[in-house]
Amino acid sequence: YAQQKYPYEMSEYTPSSENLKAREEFRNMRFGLFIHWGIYSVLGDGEWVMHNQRIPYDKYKRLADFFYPMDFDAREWVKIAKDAGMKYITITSRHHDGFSMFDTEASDYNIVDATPYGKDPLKELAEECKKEGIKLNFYYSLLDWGREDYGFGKKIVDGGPVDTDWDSYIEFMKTQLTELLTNYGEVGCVWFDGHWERKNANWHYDQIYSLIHDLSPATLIANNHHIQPIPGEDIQVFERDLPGENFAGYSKGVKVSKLPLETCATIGEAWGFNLNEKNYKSPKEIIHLLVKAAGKDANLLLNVGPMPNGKIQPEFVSILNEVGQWLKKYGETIYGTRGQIIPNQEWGTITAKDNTLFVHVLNQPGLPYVFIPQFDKKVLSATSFDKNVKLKFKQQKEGLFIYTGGLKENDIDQIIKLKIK
Ligand code: FHN
Repeated sequence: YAQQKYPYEMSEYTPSSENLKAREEFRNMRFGLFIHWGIYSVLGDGEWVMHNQRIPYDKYKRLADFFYPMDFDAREWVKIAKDAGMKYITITSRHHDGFSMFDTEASDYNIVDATPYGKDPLKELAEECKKEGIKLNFYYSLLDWGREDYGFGKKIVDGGPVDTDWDSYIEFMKTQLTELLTNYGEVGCVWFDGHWERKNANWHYDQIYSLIHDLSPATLIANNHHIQPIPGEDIQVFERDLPGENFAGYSKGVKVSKLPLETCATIGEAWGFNLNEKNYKSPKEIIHLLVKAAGKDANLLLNVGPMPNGKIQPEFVSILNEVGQWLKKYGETIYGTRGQIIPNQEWGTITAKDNTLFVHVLNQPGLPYVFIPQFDKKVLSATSFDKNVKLKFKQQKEGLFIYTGGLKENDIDQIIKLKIK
């Protein structure tokens, strides 16, 4: 953890052995499905619709009356994720609108008590994930636009919002997190979001994080706060950016830590279902993102926003399916690999597993060779992945030249297998 000052006390953190094991398993998985689903989906205008359209909270709450996902089928979702080659699912248990998508005693504003659907979809999802060997993670919003004890919009003084029972809000979160960690079997990760709304508040992370780790030592903690990791966290998240990059503007000055890394991105633009979008990432773009993430030693958490009827948009399903087809053939160059072998290059990147390196040429360099700068590992052989063609190479002080002669065995990623000593 980088040295940084917190507006609150933070205790030391030593991850348990279960936690360290879970971190490696997390790294090995490399690809997960992010799901943003809530009563906002009814309006088909993204998950920030209440805020963006300035809908008064009391009016917005009535969306719960129309939330009846009659076509929701956990089996279908898990199958879509599996077919896409994804190994885990991270779903919004509660987003910034404060609506709980699970059965909770802590508030009536939840899917079981406040919608005509009256069932807990996360329960079904948890059961199905367990059956199918998919890890289930819960997104959990720290920010709440509606609760009085959150006091949205209030000034923060002495670590909490003025004239607000901040302690009650912290207790509320603890109750919900306890429910999420006890009623749904094994939870891979709790993925927090919303910290950035009040950076100078005392979130009592020491209490919240130790509650999670005590209840479930193998559960990892991620927090999409856009700052350096805080003690107690196990995953460092980068939103809409690869680790170390800041095109989206969220990660200014954030350094890449030694924790497991994750990049989250969405197929369209919004995270929640949005009827107005039609520019989706293509399977090729997604594969390139996945490869580049793996090259940086990061997982890709790729989002869909299911429709209010509970279905994932068919166009997303077919995009995901194509990615899955690619992974069926090339999965060994992604799953269980480690990155940070070289900084990502214009032409692509490298992933590694033991003594095998996979050179991913995503963009043809326009030269008869690929140059890997400052490469000091002894290369024994270089072969193309698809057709197993032996390639010539030359190793010198500046780096490694692999003579590919414009190798083009497919339209997505020319992979070269390097055996090293
Ligand atoms: O405001 C949220 C947004 O709705 C979405 O949940 C993303 C996912 O990374 N995170 C927040 C923005 O940082």
